[in-house]
Amino acid sequence: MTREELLEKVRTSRPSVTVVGLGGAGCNITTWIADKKLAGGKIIAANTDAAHLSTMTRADKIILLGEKLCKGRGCGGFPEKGAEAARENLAEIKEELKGTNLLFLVAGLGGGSGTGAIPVVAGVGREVGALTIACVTIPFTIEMARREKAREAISSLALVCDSIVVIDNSKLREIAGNLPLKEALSVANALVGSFVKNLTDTITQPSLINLDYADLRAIMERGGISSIGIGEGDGESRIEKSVSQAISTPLLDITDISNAYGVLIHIVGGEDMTLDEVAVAGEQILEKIPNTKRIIWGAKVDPSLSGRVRVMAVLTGVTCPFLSGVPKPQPIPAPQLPKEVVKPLREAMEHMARAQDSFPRETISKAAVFSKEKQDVKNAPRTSYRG
Ligand SMILES: Nc1nc2c(ncn2[C@@H]2O[C@H](COP(=O)(O)OP(=O)(O)OP(=O)(O)O)[C@@H](O)[C@H]2O)c(=O)[nH]1
Ligand SMILES: [Mg+2]
Repeated sequence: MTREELLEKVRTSRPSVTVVGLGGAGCNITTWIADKKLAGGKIIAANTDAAHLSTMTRADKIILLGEKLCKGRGCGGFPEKGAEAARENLAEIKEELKGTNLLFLVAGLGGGSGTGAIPVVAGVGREVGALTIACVTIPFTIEMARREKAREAISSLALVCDSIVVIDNSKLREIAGNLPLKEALSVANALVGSFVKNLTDTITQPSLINLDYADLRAIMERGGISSIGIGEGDGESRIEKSVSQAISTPLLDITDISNAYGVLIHIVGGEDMTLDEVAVAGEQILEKIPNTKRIIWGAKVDPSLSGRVRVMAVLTGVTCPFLSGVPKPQPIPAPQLPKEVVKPLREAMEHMARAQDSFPRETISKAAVFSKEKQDVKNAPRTSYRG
């Protein structure tokens, strides 16, 4: 294959990413993402409120939802109306999402437009075969009625999304300090926005450690409720400190961190960040979340971050007291490996199993265990998992 052919292959094999912001908060988050320049993804802002939508000058496409039903005036906090409005634009939404491999849906739950529309658009994502990830915030504890609406929306989302990344605004306030409301909402915009941007960048751009679409699919597909934590640090053991902070301060109250189904770690550091430092972070996660089935990580250099590192940890398949009634996605069947790799891999696994029997667990290279898992996941056929 010539270099030109290879470059063409890279270009055409790149996954197609679409980010859809729904309702006021969702659209504001897409503006944050567009300001930071999303590499290789399309941004759509959709709302029932024409005045708010007219300020979305950075989106690639705007969709006024439910023009007949809402007449461009919003839906006054009624999610049923938001859902009906989205159904009015179903054909247009389907057309826009055609060919999308990775779909991020962002919304602040608790109002009418975003809360009602997000499960409808997620259903379209599933229909077109995209890995569908919802990233939502739930309202502050004082907004009791709004929180209840958010819980119902998450229950509906669980039936049609692969993963639902949930940020609890109340938890955010606890961690970020008692910020004035407007600032707290900006922090939430930045958090959801950087989650979407970091993941999109690592799979569409060359990074220090690349995450590819198959990696992401392996961890987020049927991942269920997921939480995010962030950490930042400098000086000695900066990655260890930041990973520890990111894992121990999730932005959603979760029951038992050690039982998370999967973990995705994304690290951004200055040009002085080394691969060794990143590898240590992997070992540390295995210690903290011993029951996890899948761990993946990506790392990117950002020259403006000299001396510092920023870590984002996404824990998938977590349980959360507030969302206890939300249905779980179906478990993923064990990966089937292609015939040609089955034998050598099975031998390696048997060898590892023997080693585990005869040595204390601590002496086994954790990196080896991790690579095996990652290999299993990477080789698994993906299409059969979708329902
Ligand atoms: N992150 C973030 N959250 C917001 C913002 N504005 C509001 N919220 C939160 O999101 C929830 C829903 O608000 P909106 O997005 O304005 O509601 P909507 O979806 O437009 O619904 P309607 O206006 O009722 O049609 C609120 O209860 C707040 O908790 C914002 O700019 N950023
Ligand atoms: Mg609104």
